[in-house]
Amino acid sequence: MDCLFCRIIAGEIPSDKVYEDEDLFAFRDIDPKAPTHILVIPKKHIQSVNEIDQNNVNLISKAYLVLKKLALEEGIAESGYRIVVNTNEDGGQSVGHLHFHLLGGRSLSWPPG
Ligand code: IU
Repeated sequence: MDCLFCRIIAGEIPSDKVYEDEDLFAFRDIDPKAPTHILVIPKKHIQSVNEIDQNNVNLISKAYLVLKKLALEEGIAESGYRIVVNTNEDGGQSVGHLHFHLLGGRSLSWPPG
């Protein structure tokens, strides 16, 4: 298994886990860019948004429900937050396993660099 996030899901690499169910895993980013910075990832290895298809539509919808739940738990639902999915090189994706960044706890600037 050469995927870093697959190894985190398997527990081979420790992580600060905040959520897990049969389909999804969430942990605090090792290099947080905001007071709340959580990564929500599917347990199934999906490389990027480009690999999402009809077979995993329910999984992606479920990820948004988990993101919303975590935003509530982190106390950032009212003040606001951002969900980011970087895709491939120009999008800034550095780990080839689909992940949703949940960022909040401060005012986030726009547009991104
Ligand atoms: P990106 O969208 O692919 O750039 O996001 C990858 C994230 O994974 C990034 O924010 C890293 O800080 C984070 N990360 C991590 O949480 N644990 C690790 O061991 C590694 C990267 I490597």
